[in-house]
Amino acid sequence: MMRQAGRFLPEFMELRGKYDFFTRCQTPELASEITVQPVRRFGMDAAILFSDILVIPQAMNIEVQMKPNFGPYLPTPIRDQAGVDRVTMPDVDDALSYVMEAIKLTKEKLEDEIPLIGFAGSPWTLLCYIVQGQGSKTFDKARQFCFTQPEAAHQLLQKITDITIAYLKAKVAAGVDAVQIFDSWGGMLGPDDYQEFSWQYNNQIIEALSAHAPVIIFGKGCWFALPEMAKSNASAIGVDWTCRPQTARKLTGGNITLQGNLDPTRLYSSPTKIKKLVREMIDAFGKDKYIVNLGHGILPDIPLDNAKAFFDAVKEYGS
Ligand code: 1CP
Repeated sequence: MMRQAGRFLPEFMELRGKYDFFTRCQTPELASEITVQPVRRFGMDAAILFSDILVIPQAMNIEVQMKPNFGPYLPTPIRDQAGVDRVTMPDVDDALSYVMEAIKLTKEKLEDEIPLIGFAGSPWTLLCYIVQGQGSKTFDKARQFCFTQPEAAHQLLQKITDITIAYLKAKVAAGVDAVQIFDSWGGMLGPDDYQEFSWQYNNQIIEALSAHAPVIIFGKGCWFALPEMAKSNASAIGVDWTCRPQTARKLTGGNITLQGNLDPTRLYSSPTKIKKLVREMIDAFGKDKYIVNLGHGILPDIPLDNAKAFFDAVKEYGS
């Protein structure tokens, strides 16, 4: 169910009430427990590690806070060359050892029954937060930075890319079975700018990781990049809900695995309607080379029965 899979679960909310966000990320026992919570309840076919894309900027010496009812907040955003120069390049095994410990513990808890997915934000999506300083509907400051100081922007993107490659390789070495790259704000860029400021860096990560583990690339709002993604060494492509399954198949040549793409707010519909929509979605993608998923992250107030209808519909499909 994409990111924040556990957010709507009462057992998650209990731990959320006791420990702040980064304590949950940095304590392997808590992170692994949150990872397996939705799996225990619903029996999915894969688990995604509880963590966040913003642990990377944090490891690069950029302060990141997670404010309740607000989201990520970075009090000293980077907006010039001097800021880019101040970014440090950490040893991931050292700075992010807590993630590797959480992976090992989660693998033990999963007892090899289902695969574990590790993830990272795309360099562009991380730049969005690092420059804007918080979530945004437009990420105008991030785009302004790229378009007025392209050299500094490219240096920052390359630094994030290099760390992300080391980080994902370390995650694979620690035990994850596949990695997913979240380009959540790819759709903020037009097709040519996407190529320059996002895709070339995503592709470096895919190239570097594909020999080590299957790579899933998810871009939100950038269906125009699907043909490019299909030509890369990625093993699967995540699709958001604004693209018809048939269109996604056409743009990707029909041979690569696709993942997606129910509108997350469709889980507010009745369980009967959700089941119908899921069946239609599987019919449209075709059941081969296909991973059922939402088109973006689940919302925290989705009723449990509605989430359950989503999973049940998948398991009941064709029977
Ligand atoms: O499902 C899971 O729990 C898996 C772990 C996971 C993942 C894969 C979390 C936990 N975050 C993410 C990825 C992530 N984080 C993305 C990429 C995917 C996507 O677009 O959904 C992004 C953009 C973030 C940044 C982030 N972290 C936001 C979004 C803010 C915005 O600009 O819209 C938020 C709200 C967070 C906090 C967060 N991360 C994860 C959880 C469970 C939460 C909720 C807060 C909490 O638990 O206190």
